[in-house]
Amino acid sequence: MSEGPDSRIEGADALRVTEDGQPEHAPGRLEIPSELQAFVGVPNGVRRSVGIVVAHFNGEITTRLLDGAVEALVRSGVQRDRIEVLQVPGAFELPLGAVALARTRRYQCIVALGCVIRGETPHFDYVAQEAASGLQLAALETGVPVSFGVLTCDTLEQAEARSREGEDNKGAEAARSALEMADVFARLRRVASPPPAAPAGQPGPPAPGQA
Ligand code: INI
Repeated sequence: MSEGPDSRIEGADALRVTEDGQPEHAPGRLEIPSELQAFVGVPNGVRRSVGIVVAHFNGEITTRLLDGAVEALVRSGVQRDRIEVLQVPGAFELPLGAVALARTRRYQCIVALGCVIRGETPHFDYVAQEAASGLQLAALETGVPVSFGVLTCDTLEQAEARSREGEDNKGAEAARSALEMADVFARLRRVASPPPAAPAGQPGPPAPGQA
């Protein structure tokens, strides 16, 4: 359910600008009419376990994405010993790695990290396309949120700009999105499967948030 100021999504709404100073995305926040029941997640990592699948192709860039993701997870409350990493060769293998992680049922969400840089052949398109649709399929088939932290760039410079330390790091962004999905699913589950009612005459279990 929406929870006032706590439902603000840090970082996700930051207005980015292109090199010539134009806004890259539409400004402003999503407004959900207050009379509607809304499920709104926040990137809260407390008591959550996260699986990361990361490609070693373009390893210097994917290392930076991994650093950004881990830092964002820890800052959001995930304990380091609840972050586990599966390395795969390239972005093409990310979907299979994500499915393998999801099927363990050890994680509330999965972050997929890779970097595809356009070359002279159509190889880029195949690898990038398969990574994107495969990761979506991994999430749809397992029900575990899988975020897309895969750079698809024309140049190495673009990849460097999107993997540098700070708010623009796409690994960090993917980590926050994965946690937000884990959180919104948890909120939905709490309403969809409330704890069983107590037998007549006995006090029920404490409501969420009560001691
Ligand atoms: N894998 C990447 O992660 N990024 C690339 O840019 C890339 N290019 O350009 O070839 C790449 N190729 C490898 C691919 O992901 C598979 O590992 C390989 O085809 C074996 O299945």
